[in-house]
Amino acid sequence: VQQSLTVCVTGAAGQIAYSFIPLLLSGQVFGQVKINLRLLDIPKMETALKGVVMEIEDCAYPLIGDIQTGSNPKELFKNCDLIVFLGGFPRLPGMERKDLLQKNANIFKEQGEALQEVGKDDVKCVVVANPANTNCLILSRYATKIPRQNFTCLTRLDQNRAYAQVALALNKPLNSLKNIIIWGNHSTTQYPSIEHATADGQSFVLPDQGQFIERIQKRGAEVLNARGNSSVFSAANAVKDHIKDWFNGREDTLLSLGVLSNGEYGVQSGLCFSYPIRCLGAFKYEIVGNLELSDFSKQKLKVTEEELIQEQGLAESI
Ligand code: NAX
Repeated sequence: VQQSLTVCVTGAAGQIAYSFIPLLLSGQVFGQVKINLRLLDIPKMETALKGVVMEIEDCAYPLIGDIQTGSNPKELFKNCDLIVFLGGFPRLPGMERKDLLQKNANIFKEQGEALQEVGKDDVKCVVVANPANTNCLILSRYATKIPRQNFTCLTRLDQNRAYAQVALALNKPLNSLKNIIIWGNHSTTQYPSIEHATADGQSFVLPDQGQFIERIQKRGAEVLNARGNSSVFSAANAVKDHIKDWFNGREDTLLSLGVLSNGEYGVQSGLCFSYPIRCLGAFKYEIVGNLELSDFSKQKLKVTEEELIQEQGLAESI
C-alpha cells in the first residue's frame, strides 16, 4: 500500500489544474494516499500560483503533504512519481497550426531534458496539453532513461464523451456499456469506435454512426462555442479517470490512453497513438493488439495515423 506520492502539475495556474487539484487532494484519484504537490507554471503566473496555494491551504485537506511551486522543471520534477502536463502554449488568433506545434514542441523538449536530468527512473507521465499526442512523443524522445510505457497522453475525455453519447442514443445506463474505443490522435481525426463495444453484453449499432463519430471528433469545439471557453471540469474529470484506472487497474472494460506505439495494428512505431488498453494495476498495462478490424476501421486508423506522422514531422523541424 502506497503511503505517499509526489505529484507535479504543470500549467498549475491554468483552468484545468484549478479543477483537477481538488480531485487529487480530496482522494478521488489515489484514495487515502498523502500527496506531496509540485506546482509548475511560467514566471508570469507566480502570483496566481500563490493564490492557488492559499486556496489549497484553506481547504485543509487531510491528505496534503508538502507543496512547492516554481517555474523551473529541473527543480520541480525531482522525486516525482507522477507528472501531469497541463501547461502549454495556447493557440492565439492568427497562429498557424505549425507554429503552435513548434512552440509546444520546444516546451516539451525542455521538460523532457529536465526529466532526463533529474527525474525518477520510474516516473509516470500524463500529457494533456495540446497537441497532446505529439507533445507526449517529444517528451519521451528527450527522456530516454524512462521506460517508454510510462508516457501516456489523455484521450479519456474523448472516451467519456463517446460513452455518454452512446448511452443517450441507445437510452441505456452508462454502466451497461463496455469497450468503446478511441483510436489515434486527440483531434478531429480521432476514431471513436463501437466495433468492439457491447451494451448489456451484446454488440449494437447506432441509429447514425457517421453522426456519432463526427460529434465526438468535434465535441471540444461544440463546448467551446457554447461556453465561449474550452472544456475544463470534464477535462479534469477525465485526467482523474485516466490516472485512477491506470494506477488501480480495470478488469471490466478496455480503456483508451495515448501510448507509444510498438507498431500494433500497423501504426508507425514510436507515434503516440490512442489504443485499446487493458489496465492491470500498479501502473501496469498492455496494449490489446489482436482485435479484428473492419475495412472501415482500418481506413479510419490510417487517416489519424497520417495526421500524427505529419505532426511529428512539424514538431521535429524545431
Ligand atoms: P490554460 O491556458 O488555462 O492553462 C495553461 C497553463 O499553462 C497556463 O497557466 C500557462 O501559464 C501554463 N504554461 C504555459 N507554458 C508553460 C510552461 N512552459 N511550463 C509550465 N506551464 C506553462 O489551459 P487549460 O484550459 O488549463 O488547458 C490546458 C491544456 O489542456 C491546453 O493545452 C488544452 O489545449 C489542453 N486540453 C487537452 C484536452 C485533452 O483531452 N487532451 C482536453 C482539454 C484541453 O483542451
